[in-house]
Amino acid sequence: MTTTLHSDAAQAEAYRELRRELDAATTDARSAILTERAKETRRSIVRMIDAAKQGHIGGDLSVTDILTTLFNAVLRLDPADPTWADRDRFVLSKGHCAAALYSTLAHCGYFPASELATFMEPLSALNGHPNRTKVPGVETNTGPLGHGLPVAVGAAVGAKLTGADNRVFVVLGDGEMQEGSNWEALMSAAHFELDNLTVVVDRNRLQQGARTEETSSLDPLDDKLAAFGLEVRVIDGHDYGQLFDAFGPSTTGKPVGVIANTIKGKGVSFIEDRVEWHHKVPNAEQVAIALEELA
Ligand SMILES: Cc1ncc(C[n+]2csc(CCOP(=O)(O)OP(=O)(O)O)c2C)c(N)n1
Repeated sequence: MTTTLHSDAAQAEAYRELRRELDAATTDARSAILTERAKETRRSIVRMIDAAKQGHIGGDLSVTDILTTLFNAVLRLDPADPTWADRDRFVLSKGHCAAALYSTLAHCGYFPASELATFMEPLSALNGHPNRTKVPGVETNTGPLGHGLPVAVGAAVGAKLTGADNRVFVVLGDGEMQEGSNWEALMSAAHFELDNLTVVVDRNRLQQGARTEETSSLDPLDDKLAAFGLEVRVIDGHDYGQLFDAFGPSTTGKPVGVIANTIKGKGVSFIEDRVEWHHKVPNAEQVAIALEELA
């Protein structure tokens, strides 16, 4: 285990090649490649949580296709140079899903995939929530819900002030949208006309312990985001074609709000849409079944 992580040169080069292939691919070919990348990421998530005996497996598996599409086909980035000034900024506001982010970053070459096995061990850089000083590719610390979007708004304002053309993406949980700080941040995003900001809600309709609509209803979320001044796109958050299109630039000069309808636990039959799997840990037999389903 290393407490300071550095990019994996071979993996970063493989990523560059894959990126060239994806950039030139047809929609179908791109979807086929992303399907394989996402399966690899989901398998890593299951192994990490099995080894650590902790983690947030349901939300990790729901957000995987969003992260896979962003990091492999959308974001302007260089895993060998994580602080490259012209990079797009990405914030995982639902920071409890760190395993999904770490797995995505490692497969892009931000750090060696072998480090994933240290998830949540004492002294590991890979804490239960992402830390920007420890993990290359993490832009800001997250974990307390409702903090990532305000930070992302600040980054988007900063880009506007300096005239930089990079974009800022932030992913939130739908339960997380119950935090008032997010709505203040959305008002600022509209006020400052942040067309460089894309706010993605992982709309899996479950939160910790209950369905989101039973806890504090969010519907109609599309109308609410539109009323707060966003250009709203509602998509299937497991469809790579729809994800790719939804992550395209603003067409109205407004910040973009993507409601990505997803299934919590996506890809593993006995976890899908089951509230108890917010942070339950699979036993050995369940791990074997999960890895088989994700093969
Ligand atoms: C401010 C704050 N309150 C409570 C928690 C504990 N917590 C972690 S995850 C979670 C539920 C989040 O639900 P959602 O945003 O829908 O995430 P997902 O279902 O995608 O995992 C809660 C309450 C927290 N991390 N931060």
